[in-house]
Amino acid sequence: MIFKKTGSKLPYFLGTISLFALSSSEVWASPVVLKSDDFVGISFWLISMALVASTAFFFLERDRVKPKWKTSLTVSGLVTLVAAVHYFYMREVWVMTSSTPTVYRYIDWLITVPLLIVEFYLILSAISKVPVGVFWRLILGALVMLVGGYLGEAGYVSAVPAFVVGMLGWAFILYEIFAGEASQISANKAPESVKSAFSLMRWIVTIGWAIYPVGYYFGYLSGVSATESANVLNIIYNFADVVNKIAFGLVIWHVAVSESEPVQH
Ligand SMILES: *C/C=C(C)/C=C/C=C(C)/C=C/C1=C(C)CCCC1(C)C
Repeated sequence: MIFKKTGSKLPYFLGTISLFALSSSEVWASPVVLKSDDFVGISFWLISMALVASTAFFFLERDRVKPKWKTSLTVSGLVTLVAAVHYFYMREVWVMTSSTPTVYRYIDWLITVPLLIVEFYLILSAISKVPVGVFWRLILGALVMLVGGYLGEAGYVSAVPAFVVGMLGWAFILYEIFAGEASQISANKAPESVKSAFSLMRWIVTIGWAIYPVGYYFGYLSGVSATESANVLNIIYNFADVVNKIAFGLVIWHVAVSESEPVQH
């Protein structure tokens, strides 16, 4: 038995279930064919597949890490799983109608952003005891950010005020991790790898997340033609998801693995 040494089959089970879920009929049913010059559509396809592969990877790799890191890998896998399913739908909308799949995009974010905040909370908790208020303030900031963005993109509120509200939500999150209670958590006592996870978290929320408002700007505020702005918006959002969901998950995975393997002398 190849599984003999691992003890738990759960990761294999989760991996298999997610792959079945992802290859459900909806995925294959579309009669519309991706065109060779539809580069935005191609990016939706590529990222869908990368998200499926990442999901399997994060779930399977749970086996390699110490118990305290397992939840982090589970959460990374859930982020890419939820995003993969939404990418299938977004891809469909884009390939069939060449229009921006705003609703699916925001439903995805509404689930994955709080999951990423859970991930941040887990990183902080690996360093010291973190008051739960930190978690709820980050969630609150994210909600304001996403509701603002959605109202603007879906056309309920004009693009500029909605953008301002979204930016305020994000600014609140940045305040919390750079100057608020979350920033007081000292990384001094933590091992090197956890320290780098802590600073990674700050970089992700500052630089990685900044890619999204840039996409919004080109989509709604820059004044280019409707076709062009839809192309640019979706390319930028798709790229941002690769950075913030897959690459971020891989860095967490790297920290978890190096923290778990016995030190070689
Ligand atoms: C996996 C998805 C993630 C990490 C999505 C993050 C989304 C944002 C950081 C969105 C930010 C926005 C603003 C800061 C201003 C208003 C427009 C938004 C919603 C695009």
